[in-house]
Amino acid sequence: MTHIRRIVMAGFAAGALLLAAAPVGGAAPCPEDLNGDNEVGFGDVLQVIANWGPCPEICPEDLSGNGVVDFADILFLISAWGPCP
Ligand SMILES: [Ca+2]
Ligand SMILES: [Ca+2]
Repeated sequence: MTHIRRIVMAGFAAGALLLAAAPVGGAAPCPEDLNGDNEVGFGDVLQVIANWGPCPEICPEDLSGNGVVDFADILFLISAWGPCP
């Protein structure tokens, strides 16, 4: 009985993780828009600077995906500067 309960709980946990990982409204069109104002701008740069350094588990500011919020992520912002597509 405990074994079955563990399997059910593991299933719920996996489902919750999948839901958490799924971007809202399908594919994220503008991952560089960190503050959600539908454009890549100075506010997003401030958010990167505010989270500068090694990433905790969840780190949307790490746009380059190297586990650290650093100058490379600023370059990602600059390359996507302006209104989101
Ligand atoms: Ca923004
Ligand atoms: Ca990075």
